[in-house]
Amino acid sequence: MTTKEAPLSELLKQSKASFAKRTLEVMLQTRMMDDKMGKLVRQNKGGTFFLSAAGHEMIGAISALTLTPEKDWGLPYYRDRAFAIGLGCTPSDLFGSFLARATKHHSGGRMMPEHYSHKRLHIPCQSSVVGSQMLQSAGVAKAIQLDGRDEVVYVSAGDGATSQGDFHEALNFACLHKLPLIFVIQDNGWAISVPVKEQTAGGSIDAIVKGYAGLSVHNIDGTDFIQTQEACQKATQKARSGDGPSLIVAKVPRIGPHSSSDDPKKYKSQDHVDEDQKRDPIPRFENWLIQQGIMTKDEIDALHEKIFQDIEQAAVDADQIPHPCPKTAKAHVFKPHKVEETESKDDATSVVMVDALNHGLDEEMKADPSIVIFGQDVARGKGGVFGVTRELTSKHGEKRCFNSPLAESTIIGITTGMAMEGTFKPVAEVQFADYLWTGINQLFNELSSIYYRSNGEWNCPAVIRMPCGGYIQGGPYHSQNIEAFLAHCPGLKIAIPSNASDAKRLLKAAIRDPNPVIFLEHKALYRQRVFAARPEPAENEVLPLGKANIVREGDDITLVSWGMTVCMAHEVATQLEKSGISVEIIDVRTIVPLDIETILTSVRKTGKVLIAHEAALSGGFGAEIAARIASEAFTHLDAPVKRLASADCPVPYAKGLEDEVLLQRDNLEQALRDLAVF
Ligand SMILES: Cc1ncc(C[n+]2csc(CCOP(=O)(O)OP(=O)(O)O)c2C)c(N)n1
Repeated sequence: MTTKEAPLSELLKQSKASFAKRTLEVMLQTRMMDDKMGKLVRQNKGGTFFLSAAGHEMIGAISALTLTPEKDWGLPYYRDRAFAIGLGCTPSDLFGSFLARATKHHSGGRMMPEHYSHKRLHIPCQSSVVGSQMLQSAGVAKAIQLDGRDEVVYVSAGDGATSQGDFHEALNFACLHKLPLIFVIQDNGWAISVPVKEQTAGGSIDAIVKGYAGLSVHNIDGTDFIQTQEACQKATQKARSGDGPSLIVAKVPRIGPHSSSDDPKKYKSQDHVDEDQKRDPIPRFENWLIQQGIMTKDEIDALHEKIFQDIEQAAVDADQIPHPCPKTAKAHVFKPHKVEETESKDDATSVVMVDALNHGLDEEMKADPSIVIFGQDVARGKGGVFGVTRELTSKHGEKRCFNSPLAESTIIGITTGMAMEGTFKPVAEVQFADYLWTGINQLFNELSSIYYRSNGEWNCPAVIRMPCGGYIQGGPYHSQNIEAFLAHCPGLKIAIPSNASDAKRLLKAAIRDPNPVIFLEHKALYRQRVFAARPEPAENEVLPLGKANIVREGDDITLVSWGMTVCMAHEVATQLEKSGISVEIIDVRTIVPLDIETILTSVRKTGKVLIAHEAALSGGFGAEIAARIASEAFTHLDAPVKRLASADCPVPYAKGLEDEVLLQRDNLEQALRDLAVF
C-alpha cells in the first residue's frame, strides 16, 4: 500500500511516528552539542563559556516542532537550545556563537552564547536578564493580534525567572488582552544553587499563577513525550484560534551544571545529582520509541552516529567563521536615519505645548496607520493625566489608543516587543518621568541595545513620552529631571523641547525615527503661554533630532540650556540686556544626539559660558557639556566654564522648600552678572 492509499488512522500513526523521530533528532543534536562544547572548553580549544541544555531537550524540541517555522514566533531562554534548533537555527551558527565568531544570526560576537536571535525564524534578539523576554513576547503577540494574523508566540524561561515581576506582569497583560501566547517554564527545580523551596511560595509555580483569568495551565513531566506533546498541541491550538494564553510548567532535570563555570557539587547532594541523571529524557524516550515500534535499536544507534558526525562537522564549519572585525565593535548603536528640516511659518495661530503635542500625535496617526498609543490613563476623554492624548481613542479607535495596566515595565516591555515585531510603531506614555524607574530594566537593558546586540538584525522604532520636571509643587515623585541618567545609556535618543513649535516638530521626527526615542515634556511648559506657546507648525513640518536652537543671539556670554530653564533664561537675558550684558541662549533641544558644534561655535564667539539646568548639579548633563567645551574650545575661553543647576537634593513639596532647591531666575541672573565681570 502506498502512503496515499493508507487509511486515516495509518496516516496519523505515520505522522505521529515521524514527529517522534524528528523530536529525537533535535534532542540528540542539542545533547551532542552540549557534549562537544564541554569537550572544547575542557581542552581549551576555543569557547570559554556555555550553558548546558541537558535534561531540557524534550520540552524545547516539541514546543518548536509544534509551531510553524517562519510564521510563528519564539523567544527562547538560554537553556532552550532544543527550541532554537527545532525551529531551524543551525548547529554551526550556534557553535559560531559559542566561539564568539561573526555569526550571521545570533549577534555577530556581541552576546554570550545561547542568546538566540534570528530574523527569518522570528526569534527576536534575546538578553541575559532572566524573565524580561516575557513582556516582550506579549508585545510581539499584541502586534500579531492587532494585525489580525493567526500566528502564535512562544516564550520560555526557567523556574527562577517566575520570581521576577515581569513574569507576572506578562501573564496579566496576556490574559487581559487574550493574547496568542504560550508561556513555557522549564522547571528544573534550581536557579543556579537556589532550590525551588527557597524560591517560590508553596514550592509550586502552577499554584502561584492561579487566578489569572483565561490562562490554561498545564503541569507536565517535560521528559514524557505524550504529556509534552499534548500540552504543546493544546496550547498552540488555543493560541492559534484566538482563545488566549497558556502556561506549560514542564518538570525537567538539570543534568549538568548551571553553566560551564559552575560546580554543582557545592550545593547539590550526590543523591540529587543521581536523581537528575535518572530522569534524563533521552534514554527514556528512546526506550519508548522502541517499545512503540516507532524505531529499532539499530535505527537509533545509526541516528546517534549520523548526528555525532553532523555535530563534529558543524563545529569544524563554525571554526571557519571569521572572528568579528574589531573595527565594527561600535557599529549599530543607532540605525542611520536622516530627516530634512522643513520651513516654518510664523503666521499660524498660537498653540500651547500640550495642544501642539496632541495635534502632532493626531496628525501622525492619520498619516501612518501603524502608530499605536498606550500607557496609563491615555485612552478616551482622559487622554493622560495632562491630556496630551485626549480624544485620540475616539478619533482612531480603541485598538490604536488604549490604556495599559499600571505597570511601567509592562509599558516598556510591550513597546519593545511590538517595535521588534515591526508591524506597528508604539508611541507609549509613562505617566511621570519619576515612575520610569519601575520599568527601567526594559529600557536600559533591553529596548536601548537590541539593535546593537543583534548586530543590526532587529531594531526598535519606538517613542516613549513622559512628563518631567518641577516648579509645580509635585514633590519628590512628580518633579524629577532624568535626562542625565538616560544620556548615560547608549542607544537612546532623548528630546526635551522648550516650546510648542519644537515639541510638535520634534515629536514627528521622533515618531519617524527607526530608533527608540525618549521624549521628555516639561509639565510647567504644557500650558505656559508667554514663552512656550508658539504659532502652530503645519502638518508637514518636522524638526530633525540633534539640531540646537539659538534662542537669542548675544555677544558676551553663551548660556546653554534645555527644557524649562530655557524659558527662565530667556526672561533673565532680556532683563540683562538693559544692563548692557548680551547673552546668547542655546537651547540644545535634544540631549542625544547633542549638537555640540552649535554650542562650540557660540562659545568661541563669546568666550564665556554658563550651562544651566533644572536637574541636580552633580553628575548632571551640564557636566558633560562643560567637559566637551573645556577640551574643544579651551583656548577661546575668557572665564572658567560655569555650571548652574538645582541642589543635590530631592525636590520637596512645600513651595518655600521647592523654591530653595530648584534653580531660580535670581540664581541665573546672579551667575550671568558674575560671569560678565569676570
Ligand atoms: C535579572 C537577573 N538576575 C540574575 C541573573 C543571573 N542568573 C543567570 S541565570 C540565573 C538562574 C536562573 O534560574 P532559572 O530561571 O531557574 O533557569 P535555569 O538556569 O535553572 O534554567 C541567574 C540568577 C540574571 N541573568 N538575570
